[in-house]
Parts: sequence; C-alpha cells; structure tokens
Amino acid sequence: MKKALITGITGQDGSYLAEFLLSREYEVHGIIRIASNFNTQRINHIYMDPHAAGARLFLHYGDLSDSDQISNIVHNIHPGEIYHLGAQTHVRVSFDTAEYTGNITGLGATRILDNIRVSGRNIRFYQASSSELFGNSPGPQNENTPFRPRSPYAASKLYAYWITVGYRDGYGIFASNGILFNHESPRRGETFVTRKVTRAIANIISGKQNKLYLGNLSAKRDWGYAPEYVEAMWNILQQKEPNDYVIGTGEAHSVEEFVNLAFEYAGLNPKKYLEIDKRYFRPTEVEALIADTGKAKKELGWQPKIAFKELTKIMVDADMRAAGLKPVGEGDRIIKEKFPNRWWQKD
Ligand code: NAP
Ligand code: F7E
Repeated sequence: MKKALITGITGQDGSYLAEFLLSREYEVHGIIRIASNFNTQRINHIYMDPHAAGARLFLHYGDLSDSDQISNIVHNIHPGEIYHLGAQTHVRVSFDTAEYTGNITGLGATRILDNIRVSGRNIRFYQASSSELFGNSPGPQNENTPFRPRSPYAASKLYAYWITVGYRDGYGIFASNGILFNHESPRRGETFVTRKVTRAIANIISGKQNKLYLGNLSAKRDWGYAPEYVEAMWNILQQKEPNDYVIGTGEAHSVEEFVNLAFEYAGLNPKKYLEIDKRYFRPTEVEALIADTGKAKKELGWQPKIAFKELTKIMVDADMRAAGLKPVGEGDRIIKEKFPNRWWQKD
C-alpha cells in the first residue's frame, strides 16, 4: 500500500488531497496542530477511528517549527511521498507576522527536506510553491519567468522553492515544486477574498450582514478550482523525474469582477453593499497574475475543467446551502455534469 504524509492536512488543499489519496487506496498520515478548539472541520468526514479495521487515515500532532517532532513523524511513518502543504498562507497577515511566516512557510520546508536527506530513504517530496513568487513580473507567468516576490509570504515561499531545487540537485532527492496559482473552493479559508465575498452574500440574504468591506478591487488573479489542483500535485509526484510546474487556468479576472459576478448570480446589486476599507490593502500589492501552463499541459496533461464563472457559482451555491438557504443551483449542476465520478464529498 502506498503511504503518504501531508503537512497542512487540515487546510483547504490538505483536506482535498487526503480525500483524493484515500480514494486511490493510499494510507494517509497528516500533521495537525494542537489547538484549544477542534481544527479538523475540513477532514471530519473522512476521519476514521485508527483502531477500526481498515483505517487508512492517521493524524499526528506536530508543528512545522518543531524539528524534533517533524523528524519523529518522518522517521516513524516512512512515507513514500510527502506533500508539504503546511504554511502560514495569508499574504496580508504575513506583513504583520513576517518573522513567524519566514519560520513556518520558509524554514518548514528545510526541516522536512533535511529529514529526508538524513533518512537516506527514497521519499518523494512535493513543495507547495505559489504564483506569489512572480510578484510584479509581467504575465503570463511560466516556469522561466523571473521571481519578484512582494510580501514576507512570497519571500518565504521563494526560500522554500530554492531549497527544494537545491536538495534535488545536491542530494538527488525526488523533490518537485508545484507553482500553483490561486485555487478556491467552498473549503477556502473565510478571510481569503473569494470566500469572504461568497459568505457575505449568504449572510446578506439571511439578514446577518449588511455591508461587505474589501480592499483593492483592481488586482487580477488566475482563479481555479481546488480539487483539480490537488490532483495536479499527485500527478507531479508520479512523474519519472522531479521537476517544477506552473498550474493555473490561463484566465485572469479582477477582484471587482468576482464581486459583481457573485452578487449578480445571487440576485443582489453589489453597489448596495460594497464598501472599501484601507485596512485590507497591502503595503505592496501583486497586481496581476495569469498562468502560462504550456509545460504542465504537455508533460502532465493538465486541462482544468472549471473556469472563473463556474467557480464563482460553485462557491456561492455552497455558501448559500451552508447558511440554510436554497442555492441558485447552477454551481451544483456544473459539479454534477463535469465530475460524474467525483472523489470528494459534496461541500
Ligand atoms: P490553508 O487552507 O491556509 O492551510 C494551511 C495549512 O497549514 C493548515 O492545515 C494549517 O493548520 C497548517 N499550518 C499552518 N501553520 C502551521 C504550523 N506552524 N505547523 C503545522 N501546520 C501549520 O492553505 P491552502 O490554501 O490549503 O494551501 C496549501 C498550501 O499551498 C500552502 O502551503 C499554500 O501556501 C500553498 N498555496 C496555496 C494556494 C491557494 O490558492 N490556495 C496557491 C499556491 C500555493 P491549521 O488548520 O491548524 O491552521
Ligand atoms: O487576495 C485582494 C488582495 O487574500 C486576492 C493565498 O492562497 O493565493 C492566495 O493569496 C486579492 C489580493 O489571495 C480583500 O489585495 C481585496 O490582490 O484572496 P487573497 P492572495 O493574496 O492572492 C496565493 C496564490 C497564495 O499562495 C496564498 O497562500 O484580493 N483583496 N480585498 C482582498 N484580499 C483579502 N484577503 N481580503 C480583502 O478584503
């Protein structure tokens, strides 16, 4: 049985990836942080009592700042593949927590890679690199575009990117970077802009919120659908050779377009609710990201099924349902049509 270790298993991507690997008969191990409240909401539906016969999902307490515990976990589990997704992932927050972000988002990768090196075992390593590496390099961005990071988050991810390349070149470790552009879903953290908007819509319709405060509306992002992106992560680790790949949709849209489309889909006029609050602006912004996925198309067969408009509808429908409202329905229909053999539970 194939065995995988996922850092960040409680996050958006970690939860989908765990579900995907379980569907492919893997034994899945995940690192979770100790917290005073449960932080496993995204994986509760796949959790199995580890004592039960046939259990294939196992959780281990740990923190990416704690080298000893990372080392214990890697050595005790002996995974064949490690998906390193754990990180402080919020770009705006990284300006307030620059040192912490460097420690977790940057050095976390070294702590794992060095354990792989010392173990001498054949462990494949996936680094969750980000389109934020490109910063203000003009797009479309591909694997050869210069990196110009614009935040402590991006600078930390840049370090992790190069340490991954370094351990691949220097020690022959199968270590690959997936340079993923923004990907979203009903499991997206509530403070990222897409989810903040779709939750606000459900709250407005329910009468629980009457204004939505946002920052820079002109920034453009290449937004895709998270379940498709975790399949790409797995695909990257199944290649013959380790390598780095850009993954995105090839379409870019502004935050304003997302807001307008989402509100109009739900039958609301955004002008009635939208306000700008300076606190959501960043000291340095990344204005436009758009993926050139030529290499991934050719080598991985990458072909995303969900584009911007469909993603918006999927997310609005899911937040309406979560709020106890009747979804508009197009998002649900899109999922049914495009993923008849879906491996993830309905969100
Ligand atoms: P996410 O939802 O924010 O999840 C982050 C995960 O990291 C959570 O499980 C979190 O645990 C864990 N974590 C944070 N600090 C930790 C620490 N000190 N020790 C151990 N675990 C820690 O992020 P995501 O959207 O799934 O993204 C997954 C990875 O891909 C991240 O590395 C992110 O930077 C990268 N990425 C994301 C995107 C995107 O658009 N989503 C694009 C490119 C790259 P808690 O649940 O306890 O907080
Ligand atoms: O911001 C603007 C904001 O926080 C998108 C992470 O997963 O993707 C994500 O980083 C845009 C930015 O995502 C608000 O200024 C306006 O231009 O949703 P976001 P991000 O910064 O692109 C990359 C690929 C990652 O790797 C990261 O881990 O939206 N924006 N108003 C706002 N953003 C937020 N969060 N909140 C606002 O109110």
